[in-house]
Amino acid sequence: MTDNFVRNSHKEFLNSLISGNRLTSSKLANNILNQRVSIKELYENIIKKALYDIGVLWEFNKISVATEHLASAIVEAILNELYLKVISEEKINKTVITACVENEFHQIGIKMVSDVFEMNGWNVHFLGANTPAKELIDFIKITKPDVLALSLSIYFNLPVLENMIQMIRKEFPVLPILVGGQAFRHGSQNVLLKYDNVIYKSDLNSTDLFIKTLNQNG
Ligand code: B12
Repeated sequence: MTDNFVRNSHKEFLNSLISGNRLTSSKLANNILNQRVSIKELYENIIKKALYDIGVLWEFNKISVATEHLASAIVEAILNELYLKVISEEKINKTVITACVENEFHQIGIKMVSDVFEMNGWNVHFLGANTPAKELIDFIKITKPDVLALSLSIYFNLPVLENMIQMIRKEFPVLPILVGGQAFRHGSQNVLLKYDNVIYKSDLNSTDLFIKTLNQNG
């Protein structure tokens, strides 16, 4: 699809989120998909961009907290609505647990990441926001995932993530831990280098490539 179409769709989608219109936003998302835009592209170049714009408008007091809350609630509803388009018919025998670290309430990014795993045939356990480390460890013991994916948006929660990684490593020394989120936007992913098998990915395209490599390597 042309860049122009995607740019215009992003503006339209942003406006419908700001006006708090769930029905228009949902119809727009479905119309965009009908124009042969992939779900990954809809997520990355239209919905994510619109939410980043909402964040800037909110930061500069151009929109209220209520408008921002409504926008993110509409987006969550749309992601749930698209679920049937996301699930892959061909399941592979791999499982991922996806979650936000403790004190982290931004769960839309990790929900999108969960959907990319789904589209690649994985079984996904999406735990969502604010997942306590101990609960997560107990759940890993039960479900024995192939990958754990953790999201962190708030930079000052970085020590919480590190603490979680250290607790998980004690119990699961080799479990691959995929990490991402806006806390790393300005280069702070270097703190992850000291941990073995902790992999940082910044967006859905690089995450998709990572998953496809895992799928190929069996
Ligand atoms: C909606 C929103 C909220 C909602 C979240 C609701 C929800 N259901 O998720 C609520 C109201 C809870 C919220 C609260 C707060 N928020 Co807020 N929020 C936002 C907003 C507007 C959108 C977030 C979003 O969904 N973005 C879209 C998603 C798709 O993008 P993403 O998370 O970056 O995810 C992508 C990648 O990062 C990556 N990714 C993400 N996770 C993972 C994980 C893995 C494993 C991988 C591989 C990849 C990956 O893939 C995604 C697709 O590319 C942003 C603005 C912004 N720039 O995003 C602010 C923003 C994130 N919030 C911010 C702040 C400051 C707060 C509060 C502290 C405000 C306050 N004073 O209370 C609280 C903190 C709450 C907490 N403890 O978590 C700041 C964060 C600054 C920072 N980085 O430290 C931002 C950037 C706003 C701003 N401009 O200042 N917020």
